Amino acid sequence: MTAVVSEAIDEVRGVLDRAGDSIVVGGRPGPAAGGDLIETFDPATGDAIASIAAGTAEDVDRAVAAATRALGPWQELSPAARGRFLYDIASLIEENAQELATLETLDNGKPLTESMYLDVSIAAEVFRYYAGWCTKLSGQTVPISPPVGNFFTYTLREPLGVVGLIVPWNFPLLIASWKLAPALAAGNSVVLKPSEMTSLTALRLAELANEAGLPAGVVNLVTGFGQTAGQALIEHPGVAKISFTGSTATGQKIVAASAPSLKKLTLELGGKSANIVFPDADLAGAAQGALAAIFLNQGQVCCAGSRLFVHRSVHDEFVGELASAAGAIQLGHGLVDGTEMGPLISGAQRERVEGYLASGTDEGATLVCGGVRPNGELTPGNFLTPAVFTDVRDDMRIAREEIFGPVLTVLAFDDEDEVVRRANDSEFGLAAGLWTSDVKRSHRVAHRLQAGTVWVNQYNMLDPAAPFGGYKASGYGRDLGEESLIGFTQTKSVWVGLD
Ligand code: TXE
Repeated sequence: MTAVVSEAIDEVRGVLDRAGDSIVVGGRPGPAAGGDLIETFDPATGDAIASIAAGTAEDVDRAVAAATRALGPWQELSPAARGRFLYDIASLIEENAQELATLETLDNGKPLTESMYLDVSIAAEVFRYYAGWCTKLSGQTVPISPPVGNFFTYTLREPLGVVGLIVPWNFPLLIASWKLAPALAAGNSVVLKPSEMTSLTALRLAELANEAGLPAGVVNLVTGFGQTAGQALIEHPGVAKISFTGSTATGQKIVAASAPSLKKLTLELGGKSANIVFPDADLAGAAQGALAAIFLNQGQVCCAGSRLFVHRSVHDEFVGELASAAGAIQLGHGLVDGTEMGPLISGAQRERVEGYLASGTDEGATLVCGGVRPNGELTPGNFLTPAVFTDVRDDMRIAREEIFGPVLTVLAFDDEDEVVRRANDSEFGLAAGLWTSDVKRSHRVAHRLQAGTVWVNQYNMLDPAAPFGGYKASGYGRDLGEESLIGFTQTKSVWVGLD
């Protein structure tokens, strides 16, 4: 282990040492009911860095009870007072940015600059954005037309109650914030269940919420496996809503488990997003954008631009540039200066991606670069060099299934109608990108693409105010923006007889 990594571990030692007490219920951290632990690893070295509590159904039950008790104190606060708590969480995230970013990089593997300037800084902005909403969430007066009588009718936006937030390992702090901030702004109390592979920043976030002085039990944390802690949360009758980001398969389980108690759901699932380069685009900019679109976070991004459609007239030149730029990406430990790409989250995830690399070659695609495990000091980590496939057909598995790794599939196209049809020919519809200098084409194609977000001449842009979520099998409901806030409320119509 390099000196820089061991120094970083020393800096966050306090959090690593208390990770076994990661069940935070009613403001108090403690171990799991069964006392079991889950080891968590630095994916760049394979070294165990901490052990978190393996929460059980009993822990979930205690957390839901604490969250239920906290609803009164939380909802009695004025909207302005609730908003001040959210502003304070945003400030505390910023004050602890270095620690949070280091934890995220150690736990997930992503480069520290990404942890710092993407995950941590946007997480703070998300809390600030929803802090402002607390005083702006309002109902309407309704102009009704009754056959008899005279009424004043209005709507109230009420919180749902206790909500369960289940988040994945690719953006652990960021996605937790996407869900936690609007849930709290709308007046709900929460039970947060992070991924068993990356729970450290969620623990810190729960601590910061308590430090901000939120009433005990408004934010509860149950770490643990999906099949135990997660399953208990989705089946719990005291939970009004589940907001989930993760795999489509787990999303389907959540839909089934929600049926008996008719929980409300927001699901942000997988993707196979099309990124289209028209021949009139700024090709150098498009090449940079296409690389960032797929290789950010080692390709483990739900909206990754994994299907790159390039116009045939510029295809060969474009692919040449992509391959040489991909080959130059600096792999390394995320804490080491100069690292541009870290390891995959786990050995199992790397093997899954390697399975797709093999299937691409077997089905006749050409691997232009990458897709190998680097040698030397990176050998113990879950590294994989960035891969680019050409000669890809739309029916190949690498063009249809979510790979969730650093693998770009490039497909050639000839005209606009054809590429829109092929881009939409996917079970998913999370995001899409297009690169063109023709303003009419940009709007025309953006309107025709079946995706929850379309980026023009850029990719992966996010803002707390812009809703994010999927069409088709990419899920339903939205994170971020006003829509997420509304999704954490229910509407009541109140009729007041005036006669
Ligand atoms: O996801 P899971 P995994 C995709 C990606 C990846 C694949 C598998 O393709 O390769 O999913 O990743 C919790 N009840 N995405 O297995 O299982 C789990 O503990 C309740 C895309 O890690 O969906 C974790 O907290 N909860 C995705 C969360 O669900 C359960 C991001 C996500 O894990 C549960 C991650 C259950 N029965 C993976 N089973 C994206 N859209 O960004 C698991 N969980």
